[in-house]
Amino acid sequence: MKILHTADLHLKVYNDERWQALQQLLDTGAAEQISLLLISGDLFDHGADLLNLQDRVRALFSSLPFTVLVLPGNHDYAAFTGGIYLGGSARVLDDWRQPFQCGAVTVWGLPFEPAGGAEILLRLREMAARMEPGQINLLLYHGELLDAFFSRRDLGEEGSSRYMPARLAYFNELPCDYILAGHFHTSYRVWTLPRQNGRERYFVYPGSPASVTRRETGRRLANLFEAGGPPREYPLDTFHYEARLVKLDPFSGTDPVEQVRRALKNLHPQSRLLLTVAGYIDGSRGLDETALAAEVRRLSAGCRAAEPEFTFRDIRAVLHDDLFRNFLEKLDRAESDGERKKRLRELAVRAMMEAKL
Ligand SMILES: [Mn+2]
Repeated sequence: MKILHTADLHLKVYNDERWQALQQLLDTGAAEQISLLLISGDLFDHGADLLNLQDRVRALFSSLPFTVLVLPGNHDYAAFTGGIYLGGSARVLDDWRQPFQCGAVTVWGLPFEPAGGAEILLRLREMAARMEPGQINLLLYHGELLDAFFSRRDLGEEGSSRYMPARLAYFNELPCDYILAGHFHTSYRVWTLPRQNGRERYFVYPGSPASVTRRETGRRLANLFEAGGPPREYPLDTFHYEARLVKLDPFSGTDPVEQVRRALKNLHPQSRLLLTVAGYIDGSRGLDETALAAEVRRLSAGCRAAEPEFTFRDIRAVLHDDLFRNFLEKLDRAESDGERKKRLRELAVRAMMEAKL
C-alpha cells in the first residue's frame, strides 16, 4: 500500500503556486497509485482561507482514486469546528480518538490544540492505550519537534510561541511505526525512532511542498512510501526559491559577468532565483560597480529572479597599490597552499581597504 505524505500547503487563493502544488500532489498520487494522501496540518494559511476555498477544495477532493486525510494545523484549526466537509474523497482527522482505517493501516490524527509538552505527552499516552500494537499505526502530528534544534525561521511565518512542542522521546513507547509531521517548512527531515518488535520506526517532516517564505530554498519534496517500508523523498516540480551566491574574485582570471552567468545555469523552471553577488572586482579593468549591477539585473531578469542582493566591492584602489602588489609577490613565493594563500590575500584586501579610507 502506497502513501503520500505532505504538510504546510498554506492555501490562500485559487490557482496560485500553492494551489498548483496541491494539484501536482493529487496527480502524483494518481500516477503512483497511492491509497492515502496525508496532509499533516496547515492545508490552509488561515481559517478564513478554508471558508473561501472550501467549494474549490470539495471539487478537487471528489471522486479521487485514493483518500485524502487532513489534519488541522496551528494556522487553520479554528475553522475545523467538527464535521467540516472537504469532499467525498477527503476526511478530516479532527478527533484524536477516531482513527481512519485503510486496509492494514490505521491512521491517527493529533489535531492542533494550544497545548504544552506535558499535555501532549499525556494525550499520546491516552492514544497509545487505544492503539493495537500488531497494526501498522501512523500518527499525523503538526507541531514543533524540540530535538530538531531548528531556528524559528524554519517554521514559515510564526510568532514566538511554541506550537504543540514534542520530543522524539515522547514517541518511544507509542505503538506507531510512523510519526508523519508538519510545521517544519524548510526541508525534508527524517529521524529514526527506537525499534519496536524488530520494526523500524520513523519521524518525518516532509517540508513545505511549495515555498511559503524565502527561507524555504531548493527543490521541494514530499514523502512517498510503501506502508511498512522506509520514508522516501519524492521530488516535486513546484514553486520554490533558489538561493545562489556568486563570490566574485578578481584573482581568478574569470570575468565577473561570466562568473554571474555560470551561477544562473541549471535553474529549475519553477524556481524563483534569490541571487547574491558578493566578493570583489577590479572596476578599472572592465565594468565598474554600477555597470556590473546593471548587467547582473539584465542577466537575471530572464530567471524569474527577485531583486539581486549586491554585497560586492570595487577594490581597484587596493589592487593597483604598490604595497599590496609587493605583498602579493611575497605571498606567492612564501605560500604554496592555495586555500591559505586565498585566505591571507582576503585579509590583506580588507586591511588595505580600511587603511585607504
Ligand atoms: Mn505551517
